[in-house]
Amino acid sequence: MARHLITSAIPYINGIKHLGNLVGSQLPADLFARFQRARGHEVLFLCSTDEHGTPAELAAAKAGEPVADYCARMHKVQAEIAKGFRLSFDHFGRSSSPQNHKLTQHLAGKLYEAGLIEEVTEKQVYSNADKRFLPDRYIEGTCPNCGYDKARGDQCENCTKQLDPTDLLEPRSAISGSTDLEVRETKHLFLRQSQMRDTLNAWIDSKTDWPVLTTSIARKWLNDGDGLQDRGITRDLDWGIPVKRGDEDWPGMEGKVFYVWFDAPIEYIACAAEWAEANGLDSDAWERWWRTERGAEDVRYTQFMGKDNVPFHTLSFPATLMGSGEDWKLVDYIKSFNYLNYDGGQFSTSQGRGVFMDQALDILPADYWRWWLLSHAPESSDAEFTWENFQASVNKDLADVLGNFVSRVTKFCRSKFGEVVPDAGEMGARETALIDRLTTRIRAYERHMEAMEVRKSAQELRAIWVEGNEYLQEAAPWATFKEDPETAAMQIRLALNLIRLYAVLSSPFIPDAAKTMQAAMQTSDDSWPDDVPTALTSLPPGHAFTVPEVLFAKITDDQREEWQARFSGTRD
Ligand code: B3M
Ligand code: ZN
Repeated sequence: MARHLITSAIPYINGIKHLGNLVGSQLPADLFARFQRARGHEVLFLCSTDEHGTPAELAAAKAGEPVADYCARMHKVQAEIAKGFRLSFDHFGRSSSPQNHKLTQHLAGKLYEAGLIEEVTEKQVYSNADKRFLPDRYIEGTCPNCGYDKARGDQCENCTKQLDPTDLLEPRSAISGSTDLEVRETKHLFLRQSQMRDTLNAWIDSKTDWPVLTTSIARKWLNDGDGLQDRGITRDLDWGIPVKRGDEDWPGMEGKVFYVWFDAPIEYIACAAEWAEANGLDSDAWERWWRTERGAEDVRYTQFMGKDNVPFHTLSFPATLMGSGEDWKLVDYIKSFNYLNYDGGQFSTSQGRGVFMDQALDILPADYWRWWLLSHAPESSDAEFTWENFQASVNKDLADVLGNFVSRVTKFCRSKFGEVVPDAGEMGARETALIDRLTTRIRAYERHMEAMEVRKSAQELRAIWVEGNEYLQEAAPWATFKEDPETAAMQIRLALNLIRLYAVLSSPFIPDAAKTMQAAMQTSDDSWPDDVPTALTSLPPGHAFTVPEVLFAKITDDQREEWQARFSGTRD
C-alpha cells in the first residue's frame, strides 16, 4: 500500500469560484484522490481557503463586514459548494488558522537563522488619518498621464499606465479618502531566493517526469533576464499573519503581516495539522505526512494547480522549505493546467463572466459537470466550454452510452427473469473476447489515471462503457431469449456484473452515479478489478438487484437555450 499526499491549490476566499477554477485544480485532484483510494492506497487529500491579502480585505469592505467574519462566512459557503461537487477532501482548512500562523512564523524564523531573509528599508506612503502604511493599490489620485481621477497607486485603470504611488497627483487614501499622507521609511523582509538558484535549478532538473508545462514555467523564472528575484514577503495590512520569527517579535516589523503568497503554500502543511486536530489525532499523525524523518520519506506528494500558480510552487515554496534546513517533504509531482475559456471569451471572477460553482449545481447535479469538465480538462492547451458541447457530451456519453446500458440491462432482466441475477448458461467466445478487450482497456485506464492524464482516462473509461453497449447490441439477449433463454440468461448475468464493474471504475469521475449503480446492484463489493474475469463474477446467480432511476437525463434544446441566455451576461 502506497501513501499519497495530494493537495489542490487553495482558492481565494473572495467569492465563489467558476468552473475554470474548479477544473484547474480541485476537481482533477479529487479524481486522483478517489482513484488512489479505490486502488486501496492511503490518501491524505487537503485543500483550504486562501484568506489573506488585499483581495480578502477589499471583498470584506465591499460586503460591509469585518474581514474575519467575512472569511469565516465565505469559508462555510465554499465548503458547502465543495461538498456539492463531491470534492472528497480529508480536510478543508483555512490559511488563517492558528496552525498556519504558528508554522509560517516558525519557517520565517528558520529562514532568518539561515541568512535567507534580508531586511530592506523602503520609502512608503503613510496615512496619518488611517494610522497605517498604505499598499500601492490603497492609494488613489489623478493619473499624471491621462488625468483620470480614480487612478490607483499601482496602475491607472483608464490608460493602463503602470504607476508608483508618488506619481499620482492629489493622492488620497482609498480607505478613508484622507489626503493627509506622507512618505516614511519602513522596513520589509525579502526572501533571498536568488541565493538558492543553483539548488532550485538542480532540483527542477531532477524532475524529468514532470509535465513540460510545469518545468518550462519554472525554468523561465529561474533563468530569464536577471534570474530568480528576491521577493518581498511582508505587507502593510491589518489582516494576515503578524510578522514574527518563531514566537519572538521581529524588531521593526510591528504592525506588518506576511505576504499572502508566503503563507498560502505553508497552509498545505498547516492543513494537515488542522486535519489531525479536527480528528482528535496527535501531531505524529500529520507529521508522518510532512516530515521526512518522521515517516514522510515514503509519501508520494502530488500538487494540482493552474499554470499561473506554478512559479510559487516550483520556486518560492520549495525555497522556503529547503531554506529552512528542516526535513520537510517536497513535492514529487506537479500537475498543472491551462485555462478553460467560456463561450468565446474568458471566465472572469471580477467581471462575473461564465458559470460559477453554485450556479452550476443549481441547474444540474455534480456528475454532469464533473464528467464534462474532466473529459475536457485543459491539459495540453486551453479548452473551451460551450453549451452545445456540454449538451452533446452529456447526452451521448452519460445518457446514451452509460445510462442506457444500465437501464436496458436491468429492465430486460426484470421483465424476463425477475429482479435477480439469472443462473443458467455458459460463457462463449464472444464473452471471452469481450473480457480480453476490457482487460486491455482497464489496464490502459489505470495507466492514464496513474499518470494523471485526465482526458485520456476519460476517453478510456468511455470506451469501456462502449464495450458493454456493443456487446449488448451484438449478443442481443432480447432476440436470443426467444430460442435460447439459457444463453440470454448468461448474457444478462454478465451485463449485470458489468454494471457493478462500471460503478467501481467510474466512481472517481461520477461518484453519485457510481453509488446509484452500486446500490441498484445491492452489493457492497467495490473492489478494484485487478482480475477482470473474477470481477465479473462478483454478483452470483440468485443475487437480488433493483432497477435504478434514470441515471442521467438528457439536456433538451430548450434547456440549453435557456441556460445559454441566462449565462450570457455577467453576474454582479
Ligand atoms: N489562491 C491563487 C488561485 O486560487 C491562490 C492559490 C494559492 S495555492 C497555495 O489561483
Ligand atoms: Zn491614466
